[in-house]
Amino acid sequence: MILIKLGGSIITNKEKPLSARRKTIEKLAKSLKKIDEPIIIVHGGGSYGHYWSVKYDMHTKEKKYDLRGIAIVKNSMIELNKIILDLFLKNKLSPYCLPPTDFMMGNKPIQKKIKEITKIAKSGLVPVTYGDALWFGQKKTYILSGDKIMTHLAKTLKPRLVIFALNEDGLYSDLRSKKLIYELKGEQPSISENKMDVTGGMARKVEEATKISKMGMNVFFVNGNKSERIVKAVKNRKFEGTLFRGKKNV
Ligand code: IP8
Repeated sequence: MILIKLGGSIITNKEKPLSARRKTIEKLAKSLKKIDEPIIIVHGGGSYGHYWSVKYDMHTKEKKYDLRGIAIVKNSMIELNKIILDLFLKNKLSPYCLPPTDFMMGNKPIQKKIKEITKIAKSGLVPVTYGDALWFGQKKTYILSGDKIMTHLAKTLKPRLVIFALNEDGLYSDLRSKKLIYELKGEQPSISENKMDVTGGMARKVEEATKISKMGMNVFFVNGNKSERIVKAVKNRKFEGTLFRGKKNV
């Protein structure tokens, strides 16, 4: 089984509020169709969820946020999710919509529900979930990042491979020259923060990828604009991107 995160900056135009990159999503769908293993998809919020979370000052910390904000963030994520589901369907994938409320209770994953996701994926359906605004309890809510969902799913489902599709070639050791880091073996590189991203952008991805690789799984960062690279990574062909090598393989 392969666990794949489609980052918000690849599926939406982050410069323009509420704009999905439909052509890119279609190309991604066509590539995903070529994978002949069960897959699970998680997607980010991009210029949908993050746009509204910033406007309503909502973050990953559990707090009593504005009720309108919660409703609007959730609604925008449904809208983006629907675009992805429609384009997956159009490209012959059979997505199975799985809002995170389906397998989260407060900030804890419901293990029984998570385990069931494997069975759904093995049936040939493609479970699709996403980062969202979630109820925590006692009138508090929080933003659950899709990156965090990746760690929850990886921990229980132990996929063969974990992939983060980004709007970059991978992780750079130097931002100016865009010198790519090919492989990391357990060490966590430091990344500067992105203020436009309430869940922490690249820094969060690196943190979760490092955690997952320490659980023993290989994690790849690949450029989602070149979606054939996802297929190559899965089929063990020449890989282009950054590999966080699973601890057990080091
Ligand atoms: O883009 C957060 O998901 P992410 C989604 O994976 C929202 O961090 C609602 C901002």
